[in-house]
Amino acid sequence: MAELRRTTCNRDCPDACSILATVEQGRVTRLAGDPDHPVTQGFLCYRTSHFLQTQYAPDRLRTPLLRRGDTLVPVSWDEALDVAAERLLRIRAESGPAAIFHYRSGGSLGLLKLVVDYFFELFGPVTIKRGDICSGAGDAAQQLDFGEEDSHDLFDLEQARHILLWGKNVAVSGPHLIPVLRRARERGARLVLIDPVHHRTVGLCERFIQLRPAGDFALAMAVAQVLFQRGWVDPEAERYCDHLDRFGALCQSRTLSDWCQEADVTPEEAIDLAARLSDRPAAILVGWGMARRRIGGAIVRALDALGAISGNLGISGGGVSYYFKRRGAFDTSFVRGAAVAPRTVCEPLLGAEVLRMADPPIRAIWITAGNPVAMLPESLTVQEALRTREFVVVVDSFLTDTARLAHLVLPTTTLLEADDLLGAYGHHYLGVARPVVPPPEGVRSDLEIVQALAARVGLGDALAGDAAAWKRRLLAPKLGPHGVTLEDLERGAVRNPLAPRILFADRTFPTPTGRVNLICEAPPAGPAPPPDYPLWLLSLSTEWSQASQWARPVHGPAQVTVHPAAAGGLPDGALARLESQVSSMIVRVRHDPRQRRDVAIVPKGGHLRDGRCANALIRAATTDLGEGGALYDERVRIVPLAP
Ligand SMILES: Nc1nc2c(c(=O)[nH]1)N[C@H]1C(S)=C(S)[C@@H](COP(=O)(O)OP(=O)(O)OC[C@H]3O[C@@H](n4cnc5c(=O)[nH]c(N)nc54)[C@H](O)[C@@H]3O)O[C@H]1N2
Ligand SMILES: Nc1nc2c(c(=O)[nH]1)N[C@H]1C(S)=C(S)[C@@H](COP(=O)(O)OP(=O)(O)OC[C@H]3O[C@@H](n4cnc5c(=O)[nH]c(N)nc54)[C@H](O)[C@@H]3O)O[C@H]1N2
Ligand SMILES: [Mo]
Repeated sequence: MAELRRTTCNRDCPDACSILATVEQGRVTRLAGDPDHPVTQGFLCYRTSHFLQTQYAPDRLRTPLLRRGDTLVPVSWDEALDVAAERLLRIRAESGPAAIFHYRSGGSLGLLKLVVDYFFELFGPVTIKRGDICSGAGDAAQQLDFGEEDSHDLFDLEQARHILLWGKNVAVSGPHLIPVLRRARERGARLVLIDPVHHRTVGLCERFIQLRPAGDFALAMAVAQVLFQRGWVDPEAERYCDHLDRFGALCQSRTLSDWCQEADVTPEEAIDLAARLSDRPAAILVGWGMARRRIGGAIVRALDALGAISGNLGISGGGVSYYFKRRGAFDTSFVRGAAVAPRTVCEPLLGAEVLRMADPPIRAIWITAGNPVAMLPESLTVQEALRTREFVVVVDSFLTDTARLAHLVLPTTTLLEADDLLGAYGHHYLGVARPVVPPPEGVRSDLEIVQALAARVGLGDALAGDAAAWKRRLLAPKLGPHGVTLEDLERGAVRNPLAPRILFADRTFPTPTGRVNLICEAPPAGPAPPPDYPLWLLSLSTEWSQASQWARPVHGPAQVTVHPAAAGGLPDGALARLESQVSSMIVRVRHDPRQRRDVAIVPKGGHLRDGRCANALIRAATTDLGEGGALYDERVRIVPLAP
């Protein structure tokens, strides 16, 4: 008999959907979106609605694998965990805990992954990562400007007269925003997209401003200049913004046409954006991706300033929304992180830093929910860093590019087997993940794995407790006083009672002065681009994968999408070599006359072993703020294959 079971998607995605799984004779046969969830609204994205192919993939790992020479051989859990405990204890005794590096990424956003961090903090504290490959620059920018990073309630968008989608591909990366945007539009909101790439989200908007990559700072300055010159700056702005005069001087330090030329937009486009912002309320929705470049922090700060001086902060239908505080409802204070870690590895520079670190060198790396070889820049350096360590453990469900380099691979649960708590970074609803089916024989959750390891190293008691007990521990301190229990979350999504509907409604900000910290300096000019590499490499989310987790098999070379005039004379469909100054890969050229002539678009998440990995071509570099990854600044060229 078929049974419907509900869980919450744990993928690194703003939507954190409520999933209804049909289970027949112990097997999941169908996945659908929960119609009762206010954001999921009964539908799932492509990649999660096709997840059963991954769940039941023949290459899913079902037993621990231990390296013997060049091969990974199946071993029992007891042997695997004994080896792990013995090696970690020995390295700690010989070199101290700083010689062990725990790297955790976004394979699952479940809050219980913190228990893995907790284990390594008690065992060490060990070396951990700092910075953030995903949103480091934007997070730091908003913290600096507003003193806090969160967003208006998602449904407050319906009150907006204008919505500026600034570098955001909702059709691919967070499709559950689409119904909200449609409703806002029906209520009269007017939408504009500001993005160098022509993509499906263009279809939702009445206007598309296809600026130069990284031209956003200049465009924001042009818009701010218009606001000042036309008297459209909020008369109250002086009261709640610091150094408004210096910001005014900055945006007026060049002519409108100079700023617009730098951004490759027309002055009319800048004036139009200024007019929209002054026709309050106008909401700016900032994409997570657009700040992944050298000046990403300055760009987000410039957008924060636009929202502030135009009077759109603290009002319904306004705001500069980037990230929703997905952990805000939970007590995560039991993990102290960088405050106690002996040292940290900058995430975007992981390969080089691991290779360089001394006193002690990094001898062991434990990788939780990450595929750094495919997903961090300079894949070949990351690969080298892992290959040269003494002991690498990867906990994953598949033999990824990263797992292939491990000494020990431990098979773990998927999103349909997860037992966890979820917040979302695209709305304020909280959810629980409950296993809709048990994991296959031989597969263990991250929690079970660290608990078994803890028992072997004398930390069994500290790590004790089943998933439900850890959930309660995370929930009780902040949600308890609001009467929200685990059982409530199990019945259906609950809006985080701590999240305000309108952020900064009293126009006071948790900055040192209580006011918005407006940016007052332009970012320094970067190095001149290499003249022979005319295209910006944009490796962007695709519908068919979650980062390196593909929902359908991919074959052959990666596709590069370019304007026909940027294809180096090659016809549509031709094979070519895509080259950066560090490496190259074979690609299939796709012409798209809607694109700019200076961009080359490839999918994010290609595997290195298939020769589809954009990160092999991208140099590791950090952003101006927050130690994010400047992933989208690499320049490339397309060259014909040698005959
Ligand atoms: N299907 C799918 N969905 C995903 C993911 C996935 O891999 N696949 N990944 C998830 C993750 S980890 C995240 S962080 C989010 C990311 O969510 P988004 O940030 O919305 O991600 P993208 O779809 O990559 O969109 C980034 C946008 O920034 C634009 N952009 C690039 N450079 C610039 C620039 O200089 N200026 C401007 N204005 N725009 C620029 C790109 O053209 C693109 O449209 O999505 C999540 N959702
Ligand atoms: N060139 C380029 N690089 C990028 C980006 C880009 O746009 N362009 N985007 C960046 C962004 S936004 C992000 S967030 C990162 C993402 O980088 P990662 O977080 O490393 O990406 P994933 O491919 O999702 O890898 C996570 C791994 O976790 C595994 N996993 C899933 N669930 C679990 C679990 O419960 N436990 C464990 N132990 N493992 C699990 C999956 O099988 C997968 O192999 O990549 C960044 N890299
Ligand atoms: Mo991300």
